[in-house]
Amino acid sequence: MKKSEYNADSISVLEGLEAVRVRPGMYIGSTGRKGLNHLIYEIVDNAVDEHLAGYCTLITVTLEEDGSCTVSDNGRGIPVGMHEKGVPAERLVFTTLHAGGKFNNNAYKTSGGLHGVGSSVVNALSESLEVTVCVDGYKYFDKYERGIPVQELENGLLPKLGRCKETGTTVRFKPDPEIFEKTRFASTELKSRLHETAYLNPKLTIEFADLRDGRDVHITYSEPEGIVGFVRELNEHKEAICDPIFIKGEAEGISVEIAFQYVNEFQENVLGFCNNIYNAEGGTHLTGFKAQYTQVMNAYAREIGILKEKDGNFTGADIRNGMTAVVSIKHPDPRFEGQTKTKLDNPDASKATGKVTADEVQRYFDRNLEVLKNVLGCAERAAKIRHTAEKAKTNMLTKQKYSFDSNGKLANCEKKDPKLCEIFIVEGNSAGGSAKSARDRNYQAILPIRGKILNVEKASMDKVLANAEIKSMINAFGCGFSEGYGNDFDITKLRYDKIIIMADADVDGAHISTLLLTLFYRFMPELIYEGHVYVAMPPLYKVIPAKGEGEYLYDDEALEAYRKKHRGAKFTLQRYKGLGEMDAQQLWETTLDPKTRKLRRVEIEDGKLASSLTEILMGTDVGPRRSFIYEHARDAQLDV
Ligand code: TTJ
Repeated sequence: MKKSEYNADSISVLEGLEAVRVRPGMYIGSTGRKGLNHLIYEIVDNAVDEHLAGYCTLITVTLEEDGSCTVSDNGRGIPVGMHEKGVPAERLVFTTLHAGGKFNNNAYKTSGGLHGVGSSVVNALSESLEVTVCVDGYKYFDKYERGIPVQELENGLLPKLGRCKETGTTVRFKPDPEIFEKTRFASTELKSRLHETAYLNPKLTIEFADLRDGRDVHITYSEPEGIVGFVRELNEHKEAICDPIFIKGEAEGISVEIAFQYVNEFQENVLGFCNNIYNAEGGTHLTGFKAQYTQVMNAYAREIGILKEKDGNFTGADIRNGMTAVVSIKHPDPRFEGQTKTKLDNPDASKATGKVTADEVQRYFDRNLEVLKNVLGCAERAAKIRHTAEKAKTNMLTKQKYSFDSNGKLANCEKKDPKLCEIFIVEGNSAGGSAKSARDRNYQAILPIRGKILNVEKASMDKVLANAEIKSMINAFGCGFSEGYGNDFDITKLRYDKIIIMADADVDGAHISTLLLTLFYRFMPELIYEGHVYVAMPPLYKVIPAKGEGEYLYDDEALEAYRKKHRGAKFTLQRYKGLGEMDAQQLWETTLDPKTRKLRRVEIEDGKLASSLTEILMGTDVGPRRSFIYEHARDAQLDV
């Protein structure tokens, strides 16, 4: 910035961006993997806004070889003309907190949770950020370092790089390693998110490229079927009972689109979006849809005689059993609440989805009686299973409450205060045995489980409850379980602050972790939402130099780095095949001791991501499974 430009305004601008650098977490949630990817979403959302305004059809996102990310669109271009404050308007976009809205005359703000915090936040947290705008026949250029403009202006305006016919905006930024623990973007999550954006915007094409590490990956996301295609993808590996059903309408000035389909499974998956942003905690749009849908379907069930006079109504969960749905609304002024500010709170959203559901679902089923009968057949089966499960549950809770403690599998800890206690779920009796002798029995409990637990994704409730491993976990945690939305789960009764899955760092270990996570996600989701579930990351290697201390290494990259750093030095390399191979001391140091172990907290921020990851991990194909473990392993944090 030139000296003459140091007026009061620009000083307060710098203070604003400095505040972002001092407390980055407040603006992007965290400085870990999630926060890092958030930078990209923040920039992409600006381009999506331009699409929503009706001016942009193509967005490209490139992970560059040098670790930077380029996002470009073919919209109108950020305005570059002189703003009343004496600088090009583009500079205000990138240096003023919450500037987004001012330059954005869209009807719909993408401000949900952490979204819409503005490109200035990305700028402040980037080592460098370059902007190229094509507008009015010229290509304009600007550049910042850690939020501070470094490009000399020409007569107060941006320099021109040359002429160009088209219009559009390109932003290239490199996250600042002074801010972020790791600066490598997580591509699996990014791709999933871009694909989701394509589904929610059927007229938008998104091109993704990954050029890192000599790669040359190119993927085009274009989903003209919109949320119908989204539902199809969510159900891709499942047995569908009907085609996806699509309804839409408008009420209360809110536009509503809903797509749903039934599959042959005992669970529901209903996702809510407001202004293209996923609402992990749901909210009023979902409650409106669910309540009206239950009403309409119970009325049909009585009308066609599936429910007799003496029968009680189906529950909402009965009627949604096997349902996959995407509810997407556009709201002019969304408000959010909840733990992570991702729960839609506007009462009119519930009215709007309720009204559209009541009108349009009825219109659809009046004309499609065969589909209606199939769908109500699902509800009927669900209700039968519910009745059996209710009996099974009473039996289990009365007869077998203490059976498992008495058969001696759980090695409980001595302390009783849940805040201090942790429980390790360990696969295999031998690893379980070593863990029992290695642990600090004061506050660490060990629960060995045998072999592979049941895959609960496909099993019915009574089968799940009959499984000994699952029963022992439910008993140990102490808070019961929930099925569908009939909720008997009470997180305040949880006996351990941390539930730590301890499995080998190989494909079998990954499979076991996934089965456990699927179990938790389906029957005890709050454990995950409230951050109680962790995966232990045992090391792959120990290096012992001729002189000095030994060191644990967690992946091949770390070994490579170690070799580079200690080029020529002699050292012994121990490779661990599994937890069972470590002695008690090693197990304590690597996996149990909070001072030295590595844990990854399990996060499910996105039901879509969760279910597609489940697909990846459950599939027979080992390739993608490896890459999942790999992506996350490198993001693991030391738990201190
Ligand atoms: C504002 O009103 C006049 C016409 O252009 C509108 C605008 O801001 N368009 C716009 C912004 N298109 N694309 C962007 C944009 C694109 C990226 C990749 C990043 C950012 C921060 C903005």
